[in-house]
Amino acid sequence: MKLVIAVVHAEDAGALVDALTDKDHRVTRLQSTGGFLKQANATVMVGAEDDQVDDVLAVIRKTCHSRSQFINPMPPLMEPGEFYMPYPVEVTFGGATVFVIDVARHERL
Ligand code: 2BA
Repeated sequence: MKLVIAVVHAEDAGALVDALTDKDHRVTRLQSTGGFLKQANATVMVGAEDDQVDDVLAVIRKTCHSRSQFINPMPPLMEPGEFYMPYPVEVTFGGATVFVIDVARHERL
């Protein structure tokens, strides 16, 4: 068995959970926050048999889309009289960041 952990854009999470449950995958959605953008995203966990992992990845690939957004970088420390003009930086998020982990043991008690 594998645990698929996918960090996805918050706007894609609902559709992803629906698409996975429609195909009888068991899913847990967690609210999470990206370390770089400091914005809400979603972490979706799917416990799946080995032969189901490719299907889970296919659903993620179909449902989660990459997005570009502009962020304003933190200004540097300034000396008095210095001037800093902030330029927005383009950052691309996802479609999804996916980890597939071996599960040593799984029980439903
Ligand atoms: P964030 O950390 O908020 O990162 C959002 C996007 O910012 C990233 O998209 C990437 O394009 C950019 N980015 C992140 N760190 C950067 C850096 N040090 N320098 C320049 N650009 C940077 P994704 O790579 O698609 O990642 C989307 C979200 O997936 C991340 O949100 C984070 O929550 C998660 N993630 C990505 N890689 C991860 C990893 N190795 N471990 C744990 N979580 C990860």
